[in-house]
This record gives sequence, C-alpha cells and structure tokens, in this order.
Amino acid sequence: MAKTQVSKKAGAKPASKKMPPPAAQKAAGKSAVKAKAVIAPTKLTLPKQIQLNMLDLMIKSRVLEERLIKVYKAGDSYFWIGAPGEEAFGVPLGLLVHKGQGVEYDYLHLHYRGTPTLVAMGMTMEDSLRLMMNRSTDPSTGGRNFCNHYCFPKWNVVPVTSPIEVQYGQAVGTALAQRRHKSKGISIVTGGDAGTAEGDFAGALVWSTRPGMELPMLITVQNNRMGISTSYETQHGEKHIADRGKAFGMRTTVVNGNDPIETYLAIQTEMEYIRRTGKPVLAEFEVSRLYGHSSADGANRRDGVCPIQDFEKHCVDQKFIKSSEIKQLWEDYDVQSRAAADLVRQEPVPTRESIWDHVYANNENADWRKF
Ligand SMILES: Cc1ncc(C[n+]2csc(CCOP(=O)(O)OP(=O)(O)O)c2C)c(N)n1
Repeated sequence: MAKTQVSKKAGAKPASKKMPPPAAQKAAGKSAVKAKAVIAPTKLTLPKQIQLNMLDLMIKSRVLEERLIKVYKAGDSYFWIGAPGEEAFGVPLGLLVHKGQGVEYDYLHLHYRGTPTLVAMGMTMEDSLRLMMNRSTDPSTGGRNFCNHYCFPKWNVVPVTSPIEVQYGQAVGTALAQRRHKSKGISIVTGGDAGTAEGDFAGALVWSTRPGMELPMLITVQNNRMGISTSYETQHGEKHIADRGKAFGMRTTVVNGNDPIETYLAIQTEMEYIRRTGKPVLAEFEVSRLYGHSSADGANRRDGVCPIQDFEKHCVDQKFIKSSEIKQLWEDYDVQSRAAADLVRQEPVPTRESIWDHVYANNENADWRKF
C-alpha cells in the first residue's frame, strides 16, 4: 500500500479537499519491503476504462521490450536495456503526465527504463525500434545512441543519459525554470535504487527543498532491488530510500509499483500536491526486474512478480475482460511489433557526414579538425 508521509515542516495536510485522500489513508495493510504480488485486496479502485487502458498499454510495452530483446539477440542491434517488469509504474506515469512542449508542461527526465511511460504517452513501436536499430529515422538521436535513450522535445522528454543519476541534477534546472515562470508544470525524474548512492541524487534533494525556494519536482526511484549485480540488501542501511527525503522536510511516499491501480492513484495524488504547493515529493516505487539488468547479463527471463500477469487476473476476476481477449491482445501486439521491426530494418543508417549533427547548436565548431 502507498505510505505517504509529510513532515511537519512540509505541512501535514491532505493533497486537496477535492482530491481523494492519499492512497495510504484508503488502503489497508502494510508496505512490505520485497516486491509484492500485485493487486492486493484493497479498496483502491479506478474506472474500468482506465484499468483496461492500462492493461492494454502494459501488454503493448512488454511486447515491444521483448521485441527489442529479440532484435538484439538476432544481431540487429548492439545492446539492450529496458523496462520489462516496471510497466505498472511506467504506464500510469505516462497517462498522468501533462504532455506538451515548453515550461507550462511537465518535463520528463527519464532513465533507460522509460519505454512503458513513452508507450503510454503515444510513442510508436517503430520509433522505439528505430533507436534500437540505430536508424537515421530515429527521432530521438538520429540513430546515434543506444536503445531506450529517448529524447522527444515535443513532449519535454529530455535526452536520457548513460551516466546514471545525472538526470536528477538536470531536473532541478527545468523545475527552477518552472518555478520562475509560475508554471503549473512539474519536473518528473526517474531512476534506479543503486543510482541513489550518487551525489546527483542528494543534490536534487538539497536543491528541491531549499526553504522558500522549493521546487515543483516529482522525484521518483524505481526500486528493483538491484544495481547491475549488487543487491539492495548489501548497500542500504535505510529501510526505504524515500525515508531519506524526511531529513529534508519533504513529502515522501512508498508505493507498490507492481500494482498499477495503487501506482496511478499515488502519482495522481502526488502530482496534484506538487502543482498546488510548488513543493517536491520523493516517491519510491517497489518494482520487478524481469530480464536482468540489460544484455550485459544476458537479457533472459528471470523469476519475479510479473505485474502484468497479476493485473490480467484482476481484470478477468472483475469481469472487465475475458482471458481469450487478453490472449488476442498479446498476439496482435506481437504481429505489430514484428511488422515494425521488419519495416525499420529496411530504413537507412546514419551517414558519416552526419556525425557532428546536433553535437553543438547549429554545428558551430562541431568538427574539431577544422579548428
Ligand atoms: C555514473 C555511472 N556509474 C556507473 C554506471 C554503470 N551502470 C549502469 S546501470 C548501473 C546500475 C544502476 O542500477 P539502479 O540505479 O538500481 O538502476 P536499474 O538499472 O536497476 O534500473 C550502473 C552501475 C553508469 N552508467 N554511470
């Protein structure tokens, strides 16, 4: 269950009188430390249409990720990293983002597990595959970066960085701009548990909570309990990463990120709080990592709670959808992903002349050989 805590300093008020109370207040039971089975017996609920839409997008995202892995294993790409197992976090986030370009809209500082969020925002399978297969048609990087390193200026999705945690510092920058412009947009940042050991994470907590200069930031951590091969248990003295926000007087929450309903409600509540107060939230989502870290450790299916499997069961039990219809969804998306990969495989790769494009503004001084 989501456990939302607001320190006295931050003002222990519910997010809004109009909003439903924080998920924690509605939910029964306790937050477990390990990744949990999805859809615990709580009273939390959402309209059927939202639930079915989330299920559809979670399946689409998983099929796309599994296609990316197949593309890698077939030798059509050099590296895979992605988000299978984190769909119950990523899809609700993508649905709740105030999407658009410029300071009035939300900024997204994603890490390399952002596919479910972008699928929910409307990214096509083709555009993900174009990046994966390094095609010049790739709208994120022109085929120059590796997979899941997205960049969509039209949606304020800033370039994903390979050095982990840098995004937390960058998110401070867009949040400062939003504060300066008195915008209702917020800056959202995602990242993993191991990365929170980096100074950039601590820097974001410091900068977002300066008294009288608080920033509208949704600072999230997807805790899949692993770095590359280093387990959470061996590194963290704190019970929850979110607890570290308490020292800064900020609002914190711990959410079962394998439960899309709980996650949706928690993100909705926290976003409303940030837009209303201009203050930051540190939100930790407990998630699964179902294909290991990346192709670096094989990209094979591992044990672990599958958020989609459990959500499917929930939707069938609620009689929202039949098992046969779910099976059809998987098949249809599989066909779609195969066709997308076949199409993208025919597209051109970047030319050597384009190597300096987008390195500096207007390519000024881009080619050091011409200095
Ligand atoms: C600054 C920096 N240090 C180390 C790495 C190598 N590296 C890439 S991913 C990763 C693990 C990150 O784990 P976590 O933050 O928990 O995120 P997850 O991959 O589990 O989602 C590491 C150490 C890096 N990319 N950047």
